[in-house]
Amino acid sequence: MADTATPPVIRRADYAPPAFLIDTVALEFDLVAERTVVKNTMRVRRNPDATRAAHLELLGERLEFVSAAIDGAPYAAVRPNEHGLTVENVPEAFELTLVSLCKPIENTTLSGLYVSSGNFFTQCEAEGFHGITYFLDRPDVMATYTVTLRADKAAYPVLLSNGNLLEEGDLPDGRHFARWEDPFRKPCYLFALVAGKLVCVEERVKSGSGKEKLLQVWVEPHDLDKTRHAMDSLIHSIRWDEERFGLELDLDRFMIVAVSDFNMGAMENKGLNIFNTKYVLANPETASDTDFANIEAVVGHEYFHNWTGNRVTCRDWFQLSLKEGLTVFRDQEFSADMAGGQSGASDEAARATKRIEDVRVLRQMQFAEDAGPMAHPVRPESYVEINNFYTMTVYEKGAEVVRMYQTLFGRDGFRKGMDLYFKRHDGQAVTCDDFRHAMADANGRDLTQYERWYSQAGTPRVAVKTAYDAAQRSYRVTLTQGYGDAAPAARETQKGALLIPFAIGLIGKDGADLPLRLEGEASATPATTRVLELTETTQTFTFVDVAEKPLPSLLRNFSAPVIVEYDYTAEELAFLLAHDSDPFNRWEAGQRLATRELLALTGRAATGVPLQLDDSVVAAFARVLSDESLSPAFRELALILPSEAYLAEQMAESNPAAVHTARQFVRQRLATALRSEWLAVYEQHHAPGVYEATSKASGHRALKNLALSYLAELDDPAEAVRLASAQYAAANNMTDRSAALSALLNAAAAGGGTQAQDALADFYRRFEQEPLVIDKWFALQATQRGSAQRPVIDTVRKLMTHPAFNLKNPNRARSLIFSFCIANPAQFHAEDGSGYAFWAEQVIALDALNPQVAARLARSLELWRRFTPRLRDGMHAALEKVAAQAKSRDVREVVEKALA
Ligand code: B3K
Ligand code: ZN
Repeated sequence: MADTATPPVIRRADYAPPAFLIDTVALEFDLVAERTVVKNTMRVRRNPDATRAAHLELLGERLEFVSAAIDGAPYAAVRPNEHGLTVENVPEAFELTLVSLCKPIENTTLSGLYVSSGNFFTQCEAEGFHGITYFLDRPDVMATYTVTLRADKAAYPVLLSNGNLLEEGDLPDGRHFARWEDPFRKPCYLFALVAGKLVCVEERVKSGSGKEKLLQVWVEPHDLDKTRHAMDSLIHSIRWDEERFGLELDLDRFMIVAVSDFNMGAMENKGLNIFNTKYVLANPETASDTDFANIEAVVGHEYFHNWTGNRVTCRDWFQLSLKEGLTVFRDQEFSADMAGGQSGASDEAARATKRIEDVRVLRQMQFAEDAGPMAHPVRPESYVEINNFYTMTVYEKGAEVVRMYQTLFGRDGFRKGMDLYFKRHDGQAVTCDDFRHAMADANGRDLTQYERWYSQAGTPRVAVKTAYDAAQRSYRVTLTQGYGDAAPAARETQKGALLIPFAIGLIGKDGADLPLRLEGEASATPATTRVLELTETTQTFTFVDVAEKPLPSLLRNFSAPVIVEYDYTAEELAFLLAHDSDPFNRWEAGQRLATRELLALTGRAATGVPLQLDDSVVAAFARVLSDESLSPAFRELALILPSEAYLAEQMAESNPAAVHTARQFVRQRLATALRSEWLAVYEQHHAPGVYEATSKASGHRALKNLALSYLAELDDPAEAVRLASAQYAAANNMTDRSAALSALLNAAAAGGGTQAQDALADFYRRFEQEPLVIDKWFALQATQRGSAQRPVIDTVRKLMTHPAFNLKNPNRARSLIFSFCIANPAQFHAEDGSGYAFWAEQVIALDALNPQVAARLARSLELWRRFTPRLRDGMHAALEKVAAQAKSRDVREVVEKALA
């Protein structure tokens, strides 16, 4: 394809079964970084369910063809072409042997076979396998694999692949080999190999049915002291999947390998998960509480894929959410159960904090995606580059779509649906419809309408109207659904009303839940939350026997991924924040209150009007801060203001500078008005001494560090600087150390002081040998607050020349470039366009090295049309520049859709 040609669009409607099937694959690798030889012997046959084709068309990329043989005899009718290889006039069934070469050391895309820190790794999802050998690189072609690895023994003492180790031994010339066999049929995207100087921790555990399993976590030798948490997380995941879903580990051996150069979080290759080091390595000195929680979640996620993704996989990549939405839902439930189990707090409160965190991510990022040019349904209709569709919509909205089955049918009903899904489809490559049908059939429900959750893009809105009739003692709730003013990309997919499970409670004057009885029911149910099923555009639900005018608690626990439109007064929100029995909605009330106030202030800031904060808002927050009946983790979440990105997104015209001014103003007001409360909370929750990694202890740290960050906002931050310096010096864990450093940086932005610079220098020296911590060092500086005199772009540009910066390492690129462009909106969107110029340079530079990472960065300007005119022009120019120079399909798709 010519560099500037518009790449072809792949459409779901064009799906056709493969003309050939591959039943077995035997791979032999002679691993040499500069030139790896791959011999691939496949049993191929015609697919009886497909249209007949004379030739076998295999995909291949960056490969050098060496030779071909059919049934052992050299075969000459083979033509390499721009997509791969055509094997002409093949028989009905045959053994095809292909030999080819690839160059792992030159592969900077981190897809296919590549080298990182001198070791070999692979990444095949979605379509990286055909960078390793010629193949039918599509998930509905499933085969069993045997893999033989040969390499220099001194340079690559460890040789790993999927499944079970059959044999290993020495070869002449200092080389050795290992042979692996994966007994389960799998699509090629789940293939993996690892070779290099690695060490492991291992444990043997017994699975539910009593079989012994070998678990290993492989890392570079200096990281062995950071593997305990990943191993524990793996053991917990195995137990949890047995208990909750009756799903057992099916292999004798399960391995996790950490690699520092990796495009995403981790990869669920069968029996050989490959992880970004960020989601494996942790000890209290180097990893924050958030890191610990993320590791548990990602280890769980990849492990859970063993059933939801590997045993039952996707028929085609449009079905990606079949495995990703479901597996995200499973990892969310796992983390919620784990937090509930160990915190000592009530299960429900601990589960709610996890739910709040998940919903915050969804609303901040998926809702934004839905509002832009990349908006797509959970099951997309088309794509140019599939790697661009590992999105918030497929993952996070997809998880909500799965969660709603559980909301509708309960845990037991959901479990029945899962059981039926595995009974019907184990070993198959299937579709989102197959999953929906299993849920429907197991629960005796018609879920035809539910299909729209998979095919309609955009964020649904539910407008709520209520009416209390005192004489009749009835309360009417009218729900109306629609999509509002949706983005064009979303609008074209919207066909009709959704089935929306809408959980509701009614609250009385004393703050307690009222009994619920719907018209036509004989009596009230014991449960004080009811899931209404909204299936029409407009529907009225009438509650009877309602003794007083209630306050509605709407969409409890965020029972559907929608926006609720209801005009609460500020007093009502403060009341819900103080009383709602649904912890999610308590948090939600505070967020609504803050959002409303912040948006009003943003409007004033944009026009230069002086700012004022209503005392009732301060009072509502003060009550949360001092409410000892709430867990510290919950209080921390409730006291964090909505993010700048989320607020900007709520505006008719996003104005990041005004949002920043308004949000900072509110933070300063809350800091000043509640100074003594923050100080008291700081002292009370500061627990020097032995570090505990429990979710309870992390809640205390989170609340304390939030208090510190508010104290750093005071006009006179001397007290905060003193506390932060002391905390920095005494810290025995990364959560406290990085929070202290961040407070020092923010205090310095306001008033100077050398403590921040000293601490930064100390932090670097202390952790010079820990790349993941140095990533934090870059990120803290990229996201720091700036000023007119000291814009952060200057710091970022200077850091780009730091010896520790390396554009080829995705974690490092993300820590500096992405942090600045995505997580520091007020500085990135500088009026002079300096941020956009930087963005364009970096997208173009990354495009030449690693298109997947470049495309992620490219997406950060996709909402450009929604900004103020001056910023819009600046972003448009930067997008045009990238569109003129970018070469990869990945980046081209993103910028062309943004500009369309
Ligand atoms: N399935 C992988 C993601 C692969 C991304 C390819 N660009 C990780 C996961 O979701 O578990
Ligand atoms: Zn996944």
